[in-house]
Amino acid sequence: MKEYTVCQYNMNHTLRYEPIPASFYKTNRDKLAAELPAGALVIVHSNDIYPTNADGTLAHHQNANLFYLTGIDQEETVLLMRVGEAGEHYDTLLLRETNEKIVIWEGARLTAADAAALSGVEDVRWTDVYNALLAEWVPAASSVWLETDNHPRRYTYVQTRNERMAAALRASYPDIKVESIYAALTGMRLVKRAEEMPQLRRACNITGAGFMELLAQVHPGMGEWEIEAALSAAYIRRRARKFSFLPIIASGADTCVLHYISNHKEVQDGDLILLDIGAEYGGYAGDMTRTIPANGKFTPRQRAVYEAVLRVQRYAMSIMRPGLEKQEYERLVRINMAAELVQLGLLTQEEVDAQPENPLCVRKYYMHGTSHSLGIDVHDVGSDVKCFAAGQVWTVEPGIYIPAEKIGIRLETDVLILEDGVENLIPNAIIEPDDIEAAMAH
Ligand SMILES: [Mn+2]
Repeated sequence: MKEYTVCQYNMNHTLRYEPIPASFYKTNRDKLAAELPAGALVIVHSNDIYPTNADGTLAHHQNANLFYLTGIDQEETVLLMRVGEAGEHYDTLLLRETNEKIVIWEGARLTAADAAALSGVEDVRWTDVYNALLAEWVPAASSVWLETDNHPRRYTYVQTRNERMAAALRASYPDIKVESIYAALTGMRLVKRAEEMPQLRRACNITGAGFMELLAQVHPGMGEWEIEAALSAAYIRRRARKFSFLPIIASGADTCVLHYISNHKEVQDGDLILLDIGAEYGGYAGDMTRTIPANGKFTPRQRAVYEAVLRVQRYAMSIMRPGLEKQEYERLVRINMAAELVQLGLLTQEEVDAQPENPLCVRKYYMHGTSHSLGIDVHDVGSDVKCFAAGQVWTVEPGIYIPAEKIGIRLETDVLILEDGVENLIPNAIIEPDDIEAAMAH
């Protein structure tokens, strides 16, 4: 079957980032196929490009599972996998057609040869054959496996490409079993493989480097937006594509607003600035938070709260290890946090003693969880996993928020879980208050 179009010329497509070798994606497809029954047909789509107004669109954001299985970061891509009797699989990649005319209007797209080199899929065709392939392969399959996103905190009323496909298949083939690869992909993506770590390390390194470059520039009167702009420049100059999430540059009382993103105020002398920021490199996310004094010097009270948060973060990192249950970890961190909040005069010993096993009273000042998994997505798959395991990557981000005092302090780093502890993935971003003050002294 060679009737499909093959691109005739090489447009020398280049990426901003250094890609993971195709063998990584090939292994990911092998592992997925090994978990599926004989005769399974896997279909994974790119995310849609979402419309804005008129002829505008949002930027394309690749489907994380398609990226994990192919390394292809391009719109309108489809991966099809036909699984055989013994876990062997026949993979086909459908790409949006490109040719010399299309390049002039829309810019470079992957050639079939580019896509094959990036993904390790040899059978690359244009998407015009998609319907014909479905008509042939769906009736022949024992079950069809789609990508659905079952993240526990997902909320959307927009039907995704994969969800539309599920509905269409159920309508056209009422007898075919439609399943989801989400659970299998979650298990795989949660434990990072060696090939992914250079991407994650670089995302984390860029995230920290931008912060370090920023420190000497911050001063009272600076706009939160100017801080955002400086970080954006520092990240993109280092080959990040963009922020890995909308950056939180919050000063004064807004340090207590967990998802403040308007970044519209001038920072005031004496205020704290909370920076929750991350760079995206090669499809992987960094995520860190630092809280700094606008004028370069913490007040005694700000420093006391800062040091409490820092001690809780160090404690959390000291207990993280393979086998520790995530919920037990969060409980232990709450106990540690409760003692700090008593020391700061925010909770009474009686309030804490009333809940010695699990002091939920800390939520008045610390209302979010300590850690989420990190990878291709900022809030990556598996944050609700039962136990920590070696190879997982997590954030560690305790905070104390006191709106009445205009003090919100969160400190966040990213760690790789090792056999006997953790490795800090952002060692280049200073965190000791003395170091912060020294770096900000002009
Ligand atoms: Mn985070």
